[in-house]
This record gives sequence, structure tokens and C-alpha cells, in this order.
Amino acid sequence: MAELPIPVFHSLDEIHADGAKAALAQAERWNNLLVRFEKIFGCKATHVARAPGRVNLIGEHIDYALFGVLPTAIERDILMALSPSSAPGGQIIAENLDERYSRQEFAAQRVGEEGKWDLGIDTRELRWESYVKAGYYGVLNHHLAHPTSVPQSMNMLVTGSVPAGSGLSSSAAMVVASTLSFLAMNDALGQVTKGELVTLAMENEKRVGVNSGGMDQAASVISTPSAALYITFYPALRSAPVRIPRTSPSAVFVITNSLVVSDKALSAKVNYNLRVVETLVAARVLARALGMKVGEGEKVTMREVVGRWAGEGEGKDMGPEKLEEVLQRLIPEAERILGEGNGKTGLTHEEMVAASGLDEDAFHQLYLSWVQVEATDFRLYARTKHVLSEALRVLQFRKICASHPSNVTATSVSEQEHGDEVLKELGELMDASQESCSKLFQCSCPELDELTQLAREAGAYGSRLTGAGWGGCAVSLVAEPHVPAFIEQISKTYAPYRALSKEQLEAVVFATKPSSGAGVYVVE
Ligand code: NG1
Ligand code: MG
Repeated sequence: MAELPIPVFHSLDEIHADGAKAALAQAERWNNLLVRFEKIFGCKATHVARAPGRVNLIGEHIDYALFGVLPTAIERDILMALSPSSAPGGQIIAENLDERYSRQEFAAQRVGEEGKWDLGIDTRELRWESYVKAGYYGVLNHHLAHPTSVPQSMNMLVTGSVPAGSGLSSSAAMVVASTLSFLAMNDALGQVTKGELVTLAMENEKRVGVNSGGMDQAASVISTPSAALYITFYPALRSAPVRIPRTSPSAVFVITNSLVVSDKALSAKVNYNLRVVETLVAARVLARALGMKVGEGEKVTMREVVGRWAGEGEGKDMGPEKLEEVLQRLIPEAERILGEGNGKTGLTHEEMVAASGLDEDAFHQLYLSWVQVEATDFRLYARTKHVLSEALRVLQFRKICASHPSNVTATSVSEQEHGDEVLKELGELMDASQESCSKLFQCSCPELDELTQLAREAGAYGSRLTGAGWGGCAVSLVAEPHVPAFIEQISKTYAPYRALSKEQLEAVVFATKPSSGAGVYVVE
């Protein structure tokens, strides 16, 4: 799928391929964007770049350990309406329909001896246009690098329906849409495949200061309607569609926002980045405990440790069936050799350094010199158990989906009962993931623990946090006919929802189906 070209659409039905109804619901929003564009810029938009947000169905905090994850694009998206302009000097005018985000005008400059393009992105502050500039950066330096290349001046109007700071990857959607916009306006769309767009967008997102794992951009770019994606990172980025079984009743994923905003950029040293460091050190400690040699400067990942343990061979991929079998054997083994013991919950910094087999300087150089973390208790065993068991749950979830037809409408009672069983199995894996995120990886929060529990009580087959956690959204698997009752109940039982109006509630609780990935719409 990664080799495919970027899709170019001529009608909304093609984008919202799961039906004319979805296209109709979106038509008003698209129309409004085009009308406002003409009012603001005095000319018609020629293109609209679209990139969706994503929900991760299962596989949390394991992409940076290089294990496979299972996200899907959602219908909520970022739209950027565009037109070339005749302004001189590659001038970009970017407006946003959201009034909180003010009009921006900028142009790229060539700097230094090599004449690299620069956009002066400010990473100390979160500014909306930084995401636009981040997308532009890679296009300039990869596709307009030639000394005689001149970027096209253009107008841009942005609108988005992915809530920010809630684990649905509005940031990746912004960067992917922006990357697509600048590619389209500079006639370079035909030069990149989907896979290359993922790599470009990952690199571009780093311009905003986020050391991203790649799951979000891949989900936004590669997704197709009606399938989730199994994305693997080892030995290289790959993806394969995973169809959610078509049961009767059919099931959908419902997103519920806990309304706790998790600002990863501001608190990373006590949560996200700390977990990245703990997970990396845990991999080294596990490798040593299993009798493997790890080079002094080698930042081995948990996925590599598992491969070495199974004699996989460097750069090889043992495949999902074998990996599942290996994880089944390794988890109890890791438990036996790493068990927390001594009634203690974790390690002090000194104990952790000793367990790594490195001296303080080498440890610091390898694990702490590139990131800021703050902690006194490093729970390496609990993090290991989460990562290995979550990796296993992704494989089990995938296998259940693969072994059930995705295109059958069951009519008989026994087939319905069977459908119910399948959904229960998927739900149990989601619940186990939440339990592990909460207790072992400690990336949940009281509100998400409560919300996922209330979701189960409201009839969900399973419920878990999605994205980095510490706030943001939960995702629940719910039988489609039951969705209205589910929403009704959760709106009464989750206290922060009680005061919301109908519109406000629709913005924070909504059903979603796998949606199509990013593309460019040509306005006729
Ligand atoms: P969110 O919180 O949705 O941005 C983050 C990471 C992912 C992954 C998840 C946890 C970025 C851009 N994304 O997602 O790569 O590690 O947390 O599974 O940092
Ligand atoms: Mg993000």
C-alpha cells in the first residue's frame, strides 16, 4: 500500500466512500470552506487537501519499542483549501476558520552556504501556523531544493474537526494536510508515494519538536475505508489492512473525550519522554538478564531483544504467528527473571544504572543526553510487562479479525450469537489493554479509568484509552444499534458531560468507522 500514489479526488463520494450519507453530512462543511475562501481571498480555491485524525484501537506506547500497532483513520479531519496567488516572492497567506487562530503571512528564506530553506519555526511555543510551516519545510528542502527553484505563492484556508490534545492526532493530521498542500501547489504531488509522504510527514512533525513514532502519520496517510491498519516498524515501516469483522449486529468504535487535556509538550519529562527512556532501559536490562550481549553505545529496543531471544536474525521479521508464540513464552520468563521482588515497586536512579551494566557517564550519554526526564522511581519490570503483553494483544486482536469474515451479513440467530462472541473477545483485549495502561504503564488517569468503566457499564464490549493517555480520549467497541442508548447513558453517568448542551456533547462523544486516508480534492 505504501507504494501507491497519493489519491486525487473529484467528488466527495469518493472520499467518504462508506456512503453518500457521510458525503452529504460533510458537503455543507466543505461548501462553507469554499465560500469563505472566496470571500477572504477574492478568488476560488483550486484544491482542498484533506488529512484525517486517527484512533488507535489497540497497541499503546509500543510503537517506539518497534512493536506493531493497530490504528485507523477517523472521519474527523483537517481540510486546507488552496489557490495559487500572484503575490511576489513565494508569499503564503494562511487563515483559519477557527477564530482563535489568527491570520499569518510568511515566506521561506534561503539560509547558510548550502542555501537550505528556513521558515523560523518557533518550538518554544505551540503556535497553529507552526504545523503549517512544518509541512512546508520538507517540501521546500526535498522538492524545491535546487538553487533556481522558486516556491509558488499561495492562499490557504484551514478548518479542522479533530479535537486538539486528545489523543486523536490532530497534530499529525495538520502536518500531513500541510505537506500535501505544498506538494500540490508546487506541482510535486505526483513525485511522492504514500510511503514517502509518511516519511516526509514524520520528518516534518519533528520540526515542531515532537519525536514521533510514526503510527500517527502512517494511519492518516495509508488508511482506507472499512479497514484498520496493522502497522509494523521493524525492520522497516510496513502496513497491512485489518478488517473489523462484519458481525450482526455490526459494531462501531465510539470515541469519548475525558475532557482532561493532556499537554504532552509541557509534561513530557514526567510522562511521555520518561516512558520512552524507561522502556529503552528496560529492554537493555531484560536483554542482559536473558544473557545477551548489548554493546555499550547500543540503544537496543524491546522488539530487537525479542527477536534475538528467538534467534530471528538481524533485520529479519519472524512474522506475526511466530512473534505471538515467542511472546507467549517470553512473558513468563521475563516475569521470573525481572520480578519486582523485595516488596519494592521500582528502582532508584542508581539501581537502574547498575542494572544497565553501564557506568553513570555512559548511561547518561545513551539514555538521558537527548531528553529531559524527572523521576525517582523507575518501574522497569512493570513497563516491560506492559510492552510485551500489549504487543501480544495487538497480535491476538489482529488474528481474531483476520479469522472472521468482514463482509457477511449474519441473519440467523446462531450467526448473531457467534458475532457477539467475536466482539466479546475483541472487547476483552481492549479491557486488558486499559488495565495494563493504567496499572503497569501508568499512562491513564482517574477520569479515563472511570470513563472506560462507565462505558462498559453502558454496554460496550470493551473500552480503553487511546493515544498517549494521561487524559484525552477513550475508545469503546459498541454494537451499532446500541450506540444511541450507550451515548444517552454515558452522558448521564460521566459527571463532566452532564452540563453539556447537545452540540457540545456531539463534539466529545461520537461513533466512528475506519475512514479513508489523506488525499487532495481538485475543485472543478
Ligand atoms: P498521541 O498522544 O496521539 O499524539 C503518542 C505518539 C504515538 C504513540 C502514542 C502512544 C506522537 C506524535 N505520537 O500519540 O507515536 O507513541 O502516543 O501509543 O508523539
Ligand atoms: Mg500528536
